[in-house]
Amino acid sequence: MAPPAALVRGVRHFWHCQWRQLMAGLGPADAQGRYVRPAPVFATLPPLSADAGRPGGHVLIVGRSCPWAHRAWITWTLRGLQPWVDLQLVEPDPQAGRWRFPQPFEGCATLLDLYRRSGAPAGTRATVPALYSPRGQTIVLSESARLIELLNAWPQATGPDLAPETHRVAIEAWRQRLQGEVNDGVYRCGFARTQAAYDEAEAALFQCLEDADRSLTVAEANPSPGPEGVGGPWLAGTPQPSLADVVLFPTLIRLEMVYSPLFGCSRRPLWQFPALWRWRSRFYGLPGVAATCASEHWRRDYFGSLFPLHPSGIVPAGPDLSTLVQAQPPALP
Ligand SMILES: N[C@@H](CCC(=O)N[C@@H](CS)C(=O)NCC(=O)O)C(=O)O
Repeated sequence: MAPPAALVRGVRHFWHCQWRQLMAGLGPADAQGRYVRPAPVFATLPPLSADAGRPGGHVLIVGRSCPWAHRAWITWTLRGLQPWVDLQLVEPDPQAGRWRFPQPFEGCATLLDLYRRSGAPAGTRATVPALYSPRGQTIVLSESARLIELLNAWPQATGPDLAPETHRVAIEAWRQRLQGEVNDGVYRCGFARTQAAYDEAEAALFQCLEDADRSLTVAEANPSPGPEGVGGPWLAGTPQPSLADVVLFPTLIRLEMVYSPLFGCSRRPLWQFPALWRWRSRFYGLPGVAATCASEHWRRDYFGSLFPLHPSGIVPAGPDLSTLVQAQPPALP
């Protein structure tokens, strides 16, 4: 027998209030219900210490599922920083809702311990990515937008410059836009508290993807050859990938896997943006990038950890990553 309507109404109201409380645990919202990303600590670009040229003088701490960490991991990979900056993975602890080290790191079991030991104020969220200095025994930087600039500028880097002066303005313009409308945009959709907040974020997200697709279509028609005559055309019109491509990739590679089913970013699947689809496949094929993509972890961590969005914790089956990075999108019907 169906439960009485008054009971259903009461339970719905109760659950909605609980949901709003739980959502506050994911992040703050403004008065209109728009998700507002908390301000990071250790956010100022530091001068590089002499340890930059010492093998293992710094440690880059990343979690596999985090797109902000992914951009730093990719920059580290493409710039060839393995000899100078060690990589340390953390894993989520869904029960505690924080990152933990697989083995104690610098005497710390969790990332929060390391943040506290580095002098982070009480109540700080311990986020990845973070750059740690073992000699200084402190976190040097934990804001990914600055971190990728620092890694790109690393004096010993051997890979191609991801922010060439010739394209600085275009790269900056794309980065600025992508940060709000796409990288944070998917979270603004998923963590919205009201329909209006979701509608606003979703419209901005797909408008930006349309613009990126158009821009790439033009760039593909007028490719500027790189030094070896290969690569490109990339998002900011560069012959080699730039930081604009680096920041777009972690969000787009998670689109069908996570953001579409969990955050409601499903207006148009990526195969309906043919130039973006080709771009994603090209970027995935860059040396070392595939090794930074762990789709099983993405799905398990997002669906398993974001309780307010997915209380059952059931991890749904998803597409195989290899089908999303094939060179051509499926033929349009
Ligand atoms: N501003 C940071 C945000 C990074 C961030 O939000 N990381 C998430 C994972 S995707 C995190 O570590 N969250 C842990 C927490 O909020 O407690 C950046 O861009 O570096």
